Amino acid sequence: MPPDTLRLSPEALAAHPPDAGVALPRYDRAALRPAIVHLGLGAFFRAHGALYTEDVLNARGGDWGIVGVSLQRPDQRDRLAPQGGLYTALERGPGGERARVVGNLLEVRVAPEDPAGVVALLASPETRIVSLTVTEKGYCHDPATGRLREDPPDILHDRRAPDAPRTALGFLAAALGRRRAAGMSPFTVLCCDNLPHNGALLRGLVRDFAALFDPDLARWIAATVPFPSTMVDRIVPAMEEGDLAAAQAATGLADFAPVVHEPFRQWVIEDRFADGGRPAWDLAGALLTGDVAPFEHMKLRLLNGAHSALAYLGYLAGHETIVEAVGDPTLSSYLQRLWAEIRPMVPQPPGQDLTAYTDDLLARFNNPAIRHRTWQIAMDGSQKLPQRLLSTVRERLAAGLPITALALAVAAWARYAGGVDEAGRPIDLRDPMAPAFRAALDAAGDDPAARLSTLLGLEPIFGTDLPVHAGFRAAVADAYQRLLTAGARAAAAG
Ligand code: CS2
Repeated sequence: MPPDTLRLSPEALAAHPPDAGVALPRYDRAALRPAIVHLGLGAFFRAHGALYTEDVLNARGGDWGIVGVSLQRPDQRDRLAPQGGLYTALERGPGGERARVVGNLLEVRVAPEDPAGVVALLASPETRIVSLTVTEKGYCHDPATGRLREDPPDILHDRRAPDAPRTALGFLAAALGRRRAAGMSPFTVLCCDNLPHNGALLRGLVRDFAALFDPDLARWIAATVPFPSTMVDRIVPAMEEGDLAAAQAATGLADFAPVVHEPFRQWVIEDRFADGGRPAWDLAGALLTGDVAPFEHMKLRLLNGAHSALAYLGYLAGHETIVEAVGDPTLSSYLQRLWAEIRPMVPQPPGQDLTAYTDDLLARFNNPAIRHRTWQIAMDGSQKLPQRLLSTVRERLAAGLPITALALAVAAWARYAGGVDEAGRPIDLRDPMAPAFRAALDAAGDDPAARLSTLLGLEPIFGTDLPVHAGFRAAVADAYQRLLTAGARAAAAG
């Protein structure tokens, strides 16, 4: 980047407006209030919920500003603060790129620097919605059962120091406790992570966490705080170095925090908000409904289930991205067999056709302008497998149906969790349960059957039923054997 390039900021934008092809905020930024606080500000929310909000502001103005909170690292704040919260969103489709500058982010806070300040922000009467994308592992729950885990160090910390928490659950409980003590109404808690029945799940977790130190608060939370469920969808790869140059080429201003996303987006939201307060997201195409479950089933199982399967098999087969993986004819025909196993177990949501849905998914995965890395999706498999693949596995087993393609996805996860790729190179395995995988594998020794068996015995992932299900074990063992002897591509050939 040339040293004299101006950095994106409200002043720079006013002085050097980009050409007409770049959409800019059309509303009065000064009228925005900190009405939404988003926990876990990352690329996904900035390319999804924040853009729906931006569209509503552009359509009719209003005061729905967003304050982002990073629960761990300062990097988002460090990139966005010098830009006055402005950032470029680059929509990339097969037909080219479209840029827009997004204006509704008021501020980014870094929770570890001032946890009490974040609790005060959430407890402020101006905060009406607290939304979250903290990833699956951020909920401190047991993925197989959805129950709160009371032993993670951060949960133990938050029980001891409830006024200076570290976890999302700790922040929510502390702030709701403040509001209750002050006789205020609660805010709405809007979970935007890819978890089953995400609103109800989070409600149970916040309630059970609060019950550890304040049973009255737990009861109040369960009785009065709205936790609508949502289904969120947009493919948003992690930022790459070249995206900075692309954002600058689009706007003429240097941006250190652009987001890249596909054209498609979907947001289905249970319409249950404290005092009815929410932006008119429906104006931007969100579906506000009474029942999110059918949409969530469809998306978690058909999109995310396929993503995880392609991530493990694709990575093992040497594919760096999803578009490369689906460009491999062996993997794309496997994908069709996988979807054929999943589709019959998914009730059709109103207005959706599941075959058309998977056809559209294939086109989305095939978007050559989106470099979505298999390694990125492979992360945190222990937290993803239950809702993406194992619920369908259970239903098919109960119905006496074969699970050949699903079992290969589970086997590929196990092969990947072994930590070494097909060329013998170490895999950079990122998973909160990685230490448990290592301990189990070390104890199992070199025998492949024992190694697989120990992984399939992990109850936080497989529950208590699948580890003792002979049909499940046999199907996965067969697929695992094929992976070991023939490799991922040949195994996917079926
Ligand atoms: C992906 C999701 O990283 C992953 O695990 O499967 O982030 C996926 O891209 C989104 O859910 C799409 O909406």
